[in-house]
Amino acid sequence: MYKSNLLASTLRHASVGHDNKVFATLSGSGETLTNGKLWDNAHKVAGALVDAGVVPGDRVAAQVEKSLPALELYLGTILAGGVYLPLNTAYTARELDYFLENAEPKVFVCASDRAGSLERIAAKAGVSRVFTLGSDGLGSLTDAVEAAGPIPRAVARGEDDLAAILYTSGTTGRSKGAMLTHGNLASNARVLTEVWRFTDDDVLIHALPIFHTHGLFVATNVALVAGASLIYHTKFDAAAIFADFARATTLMGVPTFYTRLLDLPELTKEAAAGMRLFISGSAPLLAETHVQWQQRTGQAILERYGMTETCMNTSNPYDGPRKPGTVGLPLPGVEVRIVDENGSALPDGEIGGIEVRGPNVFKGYWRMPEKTAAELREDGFFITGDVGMIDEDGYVSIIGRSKDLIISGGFNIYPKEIELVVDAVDGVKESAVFGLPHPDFGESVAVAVVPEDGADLSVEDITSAVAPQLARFKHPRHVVFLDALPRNAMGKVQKNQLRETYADVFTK
Ligand code: MCA
Ligand code: AMP
Repeated sequence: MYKSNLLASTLRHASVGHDNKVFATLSGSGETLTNGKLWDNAHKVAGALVDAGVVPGDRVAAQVEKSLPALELYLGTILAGGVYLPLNTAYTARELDYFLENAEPKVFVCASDRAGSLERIAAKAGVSRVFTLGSDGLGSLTDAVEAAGPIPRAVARGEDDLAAILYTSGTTGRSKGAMLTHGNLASNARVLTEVWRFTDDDVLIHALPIFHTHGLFVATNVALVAGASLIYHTKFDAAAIFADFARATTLMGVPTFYTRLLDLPELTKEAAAGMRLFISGSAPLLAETHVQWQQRTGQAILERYGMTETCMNTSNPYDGPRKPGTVGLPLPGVEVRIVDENGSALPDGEIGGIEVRGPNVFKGYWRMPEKTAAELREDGFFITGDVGMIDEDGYVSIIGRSKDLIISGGFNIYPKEIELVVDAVDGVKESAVFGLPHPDFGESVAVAVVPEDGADLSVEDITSAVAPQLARFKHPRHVVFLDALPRNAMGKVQKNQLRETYADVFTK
């Protein structure tokens, strides 16, 4: 089925002949969606998109709440030959303005309560059609689907054709669109299904957002490739997820999922006995969390490592030791090397920059050839910006990052983006944003602000300036005022020093 559309055929293959099998059960309401209905609906969405003018390669941007129709929108875009561009629901109008201007989508799908305020931004960016997801309001996708009818067959797309663009922030403060191909997503989903031993007997607890690689291209795609089912949570709720252990087989989450589940006294070996696999990624899983989980449930969390630009790179093994504090072995077909500052490969045991190459590595940054050239070497290796080492057994450990990045509850936050906003506040001379250990989110955001001479600034001046401009998860949770930022002899701000000085702000 869908032989000419690589990703659609990869995702549909296992469910052909199993149209009556439930693909997803909505946690809470118990509403179900069968494989047949999922793909029928995706065909209808594809029909509406083509009717709206989407031709192969056109971007379809979506800022929609997590729901089952949101999955149909993703698959419908792929069937229509479009390029899916999911956007974090927390983004402000200012942030969306940039993404729409940069990606120039043909279609933008948003929540009905935001349509009014976003229509102007979409029009300015040249978007042809704005739809709302659901049946309410003007421009509803449901109405468009009724009017257009399903597309008869999937639009042909091959290995090298774009399937998705995911924005990832950068050290300059400007987000870059990572271009992911049908080949990237299809090959990675197949490899993960195999190494994690997913089958059509599996029931995956899906509680991640679906605007990132983790929730969409790892969790959803793997379940589809395996012909497995989802218990679909629209929001993370530790107690509800724990209750599902009785009827599920696997869970994928960020470390915050596991630390919050560990807070439940009822988490025991018996309660987790029906689960065969717990997977963690997107942020470092503390060895301590790994050990506690094993003590409480008798099961070792399998940690893996990926990036928006590369999908998944490494994974601890299904069989064999899952070493706490490591992200495991390169996935089949993926090469990982550690290099020095000049890009020369280092022997095992030495610490350096992590680079990866393989069918998982993206095509480049959307309309940013200079950034693509700076991060993708001529021999195909991608410079991850992570620092690590490979041990004598081939296991990769991430020791730090050469990029200035904070990971809060699995969300990536680039300090530069926040510094630009804080620096623009009246009376601010300069600022430095840095991450501090946080018991729930792993890391959280702090900012050191240097006021201009004589300026009388309050914490409120800073937070109220940031609030309308940046998504909530990026807001600094701690503000300090300093006379000067700590700098080294070269004039570079010493964020390490700030991190040390304020290390216990969120943990004391
Ligand atoms: C929510 N808030 C946060 C975060 N999440 N603040 C900082 N960091 C966060 N991650 C804020 C809200 O704005 C709100 O603020 C308050 O915290 C509580 O919000 P709530 O919605 O109740 O939080 P939650 O639903 O409990 O969310 C926490 C969460 C969620 C479940 C950890 O952040 C999450 O699902 N994270 C997973 C992200 C993910 O999928 N990452 C993968 C990307 P206030 O109350 O003050 O207004 S990385 C990726 O894809 C790579 C390739 C990979 O390797 O996987
Ligand atoms: P993203 O911007 O979502 O692509 O985030 C990718 C980054 O998340 C990587 O470059 C790593 O810094 C980090 N990351 C992902 N998985 C892990 C992990 N298991 N351990 C530590 N860091 C991770």
